[in-house]
Amino acid sequence: MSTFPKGFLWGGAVAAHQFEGGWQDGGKGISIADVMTAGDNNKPRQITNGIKAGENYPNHEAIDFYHHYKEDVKLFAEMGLKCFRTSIAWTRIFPNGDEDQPNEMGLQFYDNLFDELLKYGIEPVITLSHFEMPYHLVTEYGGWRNRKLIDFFVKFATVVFKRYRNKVKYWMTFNEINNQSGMMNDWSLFTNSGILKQSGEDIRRSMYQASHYEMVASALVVQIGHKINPDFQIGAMLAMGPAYPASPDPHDMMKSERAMQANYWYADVQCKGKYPAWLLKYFERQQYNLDITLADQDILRAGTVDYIGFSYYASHVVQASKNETVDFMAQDADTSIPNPTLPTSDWGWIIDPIGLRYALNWLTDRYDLPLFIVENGLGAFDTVEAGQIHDPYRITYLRDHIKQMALAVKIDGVRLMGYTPWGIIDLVSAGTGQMDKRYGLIYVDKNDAGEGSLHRMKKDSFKWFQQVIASNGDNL
Ligand code: BGP
Repeated sequence: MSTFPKGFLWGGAVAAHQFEGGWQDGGKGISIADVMTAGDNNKPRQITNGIKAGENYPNHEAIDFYHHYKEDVKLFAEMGLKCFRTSIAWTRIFPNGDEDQPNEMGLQFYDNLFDELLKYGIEPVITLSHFEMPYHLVTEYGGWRNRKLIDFFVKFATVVFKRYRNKVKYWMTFNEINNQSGMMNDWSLFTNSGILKQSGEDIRRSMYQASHYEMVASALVVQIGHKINPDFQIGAMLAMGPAYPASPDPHDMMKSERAMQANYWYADVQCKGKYPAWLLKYFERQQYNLDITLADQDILRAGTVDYIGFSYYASHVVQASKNETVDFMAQDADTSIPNPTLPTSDWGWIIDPIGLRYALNWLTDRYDLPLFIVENGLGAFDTVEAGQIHDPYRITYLRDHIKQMALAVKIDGVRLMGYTPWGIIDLVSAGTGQMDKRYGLIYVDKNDAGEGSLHRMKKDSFKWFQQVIASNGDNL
């Protein structure tokens, strides 16, 4: 008998802005992803103030799924996918974010896509917000700093819930909502880029305020979604990267505990409906006086999620700095150190399959909810040789992670809903904007310079995953 339950959701994951292209088609507005240039390993992506002539914006065309969706969905069906995780580009539905009426052409695009998936028996799994709010909401309202964003988001979610109530059952609210806690990117506050530079702003405070508004919005749409269709399964979506202590020194142990708390308090709020005590104390010590009302707290309590979706790529090792003895809140980025016991990817990400089993156990112990691995995979350079792409490294990575998943289900009793490897088809990297950081099991002929025919080709990993799915995970 197979380890994985019948109906296990084997699939693939992508995000609208990283693969759709068609950035101005069908009445779409400009999203924050559309103003981000390409970077590389050494140079972070730049966020420009509006669209600047002469800049390279890799998300504008991406892999042009917008015009290739039938061909691509056919390939997904051939691979045997049971589900397909993507996001709805907010700017296709509300181009500026604050209109009264939605854009019918945008709604129609997702109708067509979901119909195409359902035709092959592929279940859509939909993220409402995957790193791409309308740019207008940033320039006009300051992005998620502003409580008004809750209303705009709720409106967007309500429109798509109603429209797709009979086509989509699995939803997630905000992709990797906890990603902002490390203050590593500028995608929700737009401060480092200078676009929203406000003198004297405490960015960390703003991050907590923005996070709070997002969680209120998330809890509201969970409640609204369940009213629209009681069968909806609406999940949180976390970036899961366990923090290991650098040594048995209790300082390091406390540091890793706090790093976990600091990254996963979002799940406390979304799964348990309330803020953890340590964080409320921290807000008090910092004298943040955040706008968290009693009504908000009721909303959070009433809008807990049905399951936890999460991405897993790597674990991290953290070390307490010498004098750190009180709150252990110094930023992770300052304290993450290499793990000499494990290999890394070409982009320096630690490869740790057992960390996935650890994550599954940790989340189960803490939240006791069904789990869904909605991203996992290896970003690597691929080469095309005589029309073939041999990617044994990717197969090894995925196989090793699936083995740990199987142990978590079989030995540890974790309730696992499904597994959707990231970038099932090559797409634009979120972090670097590169095309050549490839995750796909389907190759797309396009390089970092934006050149290529966009022709799709099956990699060796395509055939391998096909038989994994056909055997419900027995044949690895
Ligand atoms: C996650 C994001 C994805 C994705 C992935 C890989 O953080 O949810 O959007 O891109 O990471 O990261 P990258 O593209 O930077 O390699």
